[in-house]
Amino acid sequence: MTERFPESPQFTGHNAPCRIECDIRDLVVEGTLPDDMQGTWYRSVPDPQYPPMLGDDVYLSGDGMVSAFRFEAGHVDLRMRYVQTERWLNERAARRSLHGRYRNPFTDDPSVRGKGRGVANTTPLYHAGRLIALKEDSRGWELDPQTLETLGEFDFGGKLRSQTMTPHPRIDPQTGELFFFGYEAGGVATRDVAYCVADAAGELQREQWFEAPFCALMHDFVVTKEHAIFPCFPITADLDRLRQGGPHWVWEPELGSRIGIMPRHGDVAEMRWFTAPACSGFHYINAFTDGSLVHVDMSLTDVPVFPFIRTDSGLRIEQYEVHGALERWTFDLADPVDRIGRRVIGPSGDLPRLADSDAMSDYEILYYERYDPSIGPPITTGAVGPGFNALTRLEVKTGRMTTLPMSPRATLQEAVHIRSERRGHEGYLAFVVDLHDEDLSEVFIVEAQNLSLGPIARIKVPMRLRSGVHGTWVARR
Ligand code: V55
Ligand code: FE
Repeated sequence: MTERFPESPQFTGHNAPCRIECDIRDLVVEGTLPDDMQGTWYRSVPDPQYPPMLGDDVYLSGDGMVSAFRFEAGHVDLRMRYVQTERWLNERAARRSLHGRYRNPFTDDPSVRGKGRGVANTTPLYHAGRLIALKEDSRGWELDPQTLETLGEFDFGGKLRSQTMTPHPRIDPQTGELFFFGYEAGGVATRDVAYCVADAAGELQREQWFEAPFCALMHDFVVTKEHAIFPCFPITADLDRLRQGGPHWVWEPELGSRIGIMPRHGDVAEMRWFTAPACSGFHYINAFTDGSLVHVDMSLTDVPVFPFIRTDSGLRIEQYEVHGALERWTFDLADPVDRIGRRVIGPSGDLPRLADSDAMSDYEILYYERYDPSIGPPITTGAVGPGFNALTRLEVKTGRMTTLPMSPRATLQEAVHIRSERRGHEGYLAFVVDLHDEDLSEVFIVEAQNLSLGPIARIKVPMRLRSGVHGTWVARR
């Protein structure tokens, strides 16, 4: 390869492509790993195989790399493998990038017209013994949970009709059912949404299609014991714009926001679309139903958090000018008038996680990441710009907050929650720390109820790990 990666923020510094597939047995551990921490932590990481065909590209286009930290009897092993998607294989054979703009197939090299362009770079889903790497513009790719070998595109044994699958499926911790959806389910820029339920054995039980109010970036959704809640914030796609080589997403605040709520085992015809002012949200935190009330917690900003979407929309707003908060929206299904109760539950931040067992019910504690300028100046890493520098534990009902700040030259990635076998123990959080001066990475393990005490164990990684998106903990059984 003679062509170089661009000198842009998405490809330099901590964002420089890593491209390393590896097996490291016994990473160096400082401190002691809890003996009830046994299992595998999978992370999905965008990591471009080749320099972008059109000179530059966004972070979200990077080829999916899955890293697996395997914890066993106080030891940690690391394995990293690319997801061998159709796109990855085609580019590998050509020894160059063949795909153009982010989610615009009309800008691709003619040799890959009509071929799969998904990169499987967002979430490693583990359900019914299967590991599936997800990206919302396409179907998932199944991997061997042990070897990370790519087994093929995943379509529930030929049953799934949707062409896409969200990277935020929701698992009911009691029933083991998997709830998910796909947007642009019938093709690029369509309003088709497929709402699907699989049983605990991973069998697709139901797939229903409906039309969203507009073709929106529906990154996430959320499910309660009774309802499924779909977001429609006004970041929209348009087929003509794509045909002309334009951006996939544009911010259209004049459309306002719509939130769809339906019974989770009901018919999509029962969907009620609530109307709200324009805002941008990527991640729902959790939701629960209480009688006729549906409470939905989410991370919101006033304009899209991704700089490339603002630029493509002609919006001149710097990252520090984007404002947001964690909010609880309450919908009353018994009220024929759309009234949404809104309450701020925490300061702006993202990548919210909670104990898997707390999903879908009234809960107490969430963990998330913030950028706090009092800790240090912004450091570019990952998809958005400034990396997070503070891990936060928030007691949702009281607003009580504890924070673990990083050192001024470090940022942190998404924390995953690991449950403890000990009675009354809140469990652990694991997250990658980016060490910008050393050009290396570490993993911190903290006790969830004592996170401000700092790491009880630090796992040394002998290279820089590119910023991941989401991760999943799979306890050893
Ligand atoms: C997001 C992430 C994506 C994507 C679209 O976090 C939205 C939001 C990692 O890829 O393609
Ligand atoms: Fe996400």
